[in-house]
Amino acid sequence: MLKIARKYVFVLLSVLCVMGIGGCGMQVDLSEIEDKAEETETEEAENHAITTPTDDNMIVVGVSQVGSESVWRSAHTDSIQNVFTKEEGYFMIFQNARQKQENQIKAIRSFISQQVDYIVISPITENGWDTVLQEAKDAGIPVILTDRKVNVEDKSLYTAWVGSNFVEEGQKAGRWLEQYLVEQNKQDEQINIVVLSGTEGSTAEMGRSAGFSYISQTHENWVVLESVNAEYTTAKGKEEMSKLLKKYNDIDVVVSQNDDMTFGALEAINEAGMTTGVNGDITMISFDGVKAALELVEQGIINVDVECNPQQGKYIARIIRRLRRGAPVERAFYVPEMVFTQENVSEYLGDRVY
Ligand code: GYE
Repeated sequence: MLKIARKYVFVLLSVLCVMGIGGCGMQVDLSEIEDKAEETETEEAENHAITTPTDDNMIVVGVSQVGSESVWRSAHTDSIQNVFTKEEGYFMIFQNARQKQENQIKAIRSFISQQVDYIVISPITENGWDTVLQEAKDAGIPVILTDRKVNVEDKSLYTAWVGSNFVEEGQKAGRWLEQYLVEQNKQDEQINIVVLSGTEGSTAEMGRSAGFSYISQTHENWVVLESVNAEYTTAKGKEEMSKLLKKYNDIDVVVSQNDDMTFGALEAINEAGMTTGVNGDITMISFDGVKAALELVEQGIINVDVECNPQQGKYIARIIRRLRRGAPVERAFYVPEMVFTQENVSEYLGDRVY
């Protein structure tokens, strides 16, 4: 009975949101709720439909996504939306925070007030989550983190995390460069490096930076001229790379912490009359491994792309299934990832869907 009442309140809130009365629809993507509302309207049985056993059994998941800053991000969103479908018994409320933590906090509060069953969040940066996650815990709603992590004192504020080993990704980039310089017989030359880093304070940025530094520090001849924040976007990647090219005329290596920034950096480098890649002036190291970038690896324009696997939806759904039957879940689950160069990329390119 309580469960039915709970769902009733939830759907009522959703309808209010759609009508713009609930005060919860300002910055958010409520398309799922709109679909739901349209369906019930056509059936002309709005409130009856919500209390049928089928609807009552639906698992309600509130998802707060960082934004849509990159191709990787869109693939991550698709992967989540593909698993939380009505056919699979889910009712998903998806909110795009458009790169603002305050929007994510608002989203979590709206999920709590709608009494969702689970909250899934990819937190933009690591700090500042203690209060709102405590509110979710007090409401008895398990929180599953995906992609990036949170830095909270009380680790019980979230149930599980699914994502990439970002430190390992940074180290993979460093180890690839080590080996490449030996192959080029440049291991004793001074190597000037610039880093285009992603959103400051995000797990991906911190991990990749730390992992790469871990290797670069062991080579006295590697000189990191500068590391600049280009926010994971193509536009910023281009802008920051242009500035770096004006400032330094001897850049040997660009470490770009995602493919979108790489696309922008490549434009800037080409406009400055230089070439990149296997036979080029500048060695390009990228992260993510989206299809458009892997094509450039195949063409020898990007030297190496360290994969970051966005297909995390199925692992999140697995956690929810286990929680529902009371089975233990792993606190941290690392998704499988690899490294692409011109030697191996063609083999994988055909299967790339994003
Ligand atoms: O590399 C970038 C995205 O957190 C792993 O965020 C993610 C990063 C990814 O915008 O493209």
